[in-house]
Amino acid sequence: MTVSQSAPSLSTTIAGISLETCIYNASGPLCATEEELDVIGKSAAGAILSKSATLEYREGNPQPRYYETSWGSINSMGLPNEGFEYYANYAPKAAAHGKPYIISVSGMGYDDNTKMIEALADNENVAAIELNLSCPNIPGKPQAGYDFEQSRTLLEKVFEVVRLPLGVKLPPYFDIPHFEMMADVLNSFPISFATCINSIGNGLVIDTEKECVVIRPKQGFGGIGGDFAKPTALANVRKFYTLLKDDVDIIGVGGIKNGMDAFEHILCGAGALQIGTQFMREGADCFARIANELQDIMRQKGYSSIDEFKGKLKDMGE
Ligand code: OXC
Repeated sequence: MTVSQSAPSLSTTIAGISLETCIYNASGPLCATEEELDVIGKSAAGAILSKSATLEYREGNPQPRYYETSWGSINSMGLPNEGFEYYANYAPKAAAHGKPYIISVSGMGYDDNTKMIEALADNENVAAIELNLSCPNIPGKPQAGYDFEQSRTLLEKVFEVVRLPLGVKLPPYFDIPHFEMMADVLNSFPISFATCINSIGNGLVIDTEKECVVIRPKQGFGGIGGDFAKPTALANVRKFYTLLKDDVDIIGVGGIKNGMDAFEHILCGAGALQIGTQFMREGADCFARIANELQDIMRQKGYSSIDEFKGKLKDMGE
């Protein structure tokens, strides 16, 4: 095995945008306020991604709504956010950090989504839009990504108004025909990227001493992230990498807490990586640490860029 001497490059291109490093935050924890976004901006993250914006400010679900376990997290935040304009107005400040700024959008209906996406059309400080089809935590509102026809209709409307590169944040899928049905929808549109996966919706964590659920909303039901999400995330990254058109980038998220997790996601086909639960746990230092660990692994394996192993997962043959 050859061992390369110079630092392996973690640079990548997503939606035609260059990122100095392929690791950044997931839309979710610690990205809802200017202060939080500035912390990401000053860190080693390769991009700044906002909390999913709704048209208006949202308080979110009642507290407590986030809980950490040894293996990950459960949350039912309910999209607390400052409202779309706040994140659009932050764009020049994001640009000052010298890294791409991506706005996540999660409207409560078709019109909310198209209004927000249309309003971003000429915002030169926004690099791309991540359309969230998969928040599992809004009482009474099903995840759009599990309704293939609704997803198609939404994308038809969105692509009438969008001018920036646009990707989708998908829920986890568990059945092969469902992967294929969603891929068929996505392949009908010029999407730039697919982010796999959102939290695994509606899990339940129990405090056995109190014989009680650990978060208040929805009788304790919430999205599962962290270690337990990784095998499902890897499967979704892999499937969509093989099913989506070649020019669609896959962004891996789910259970990445160290360099080896990052390596596995890239092997499955991820061209960039987002950190959720681990960012919440460790803060913004996680971006540099995971990047260094990934570079160590690449050095040991003789890789000088992520493209050398991206998507190259082998199967075992017949
Ligand atoms: N996924 C989301 O898309 N949003 C948040 N949680 C989650 O797991 C939220 O705000 O509830």
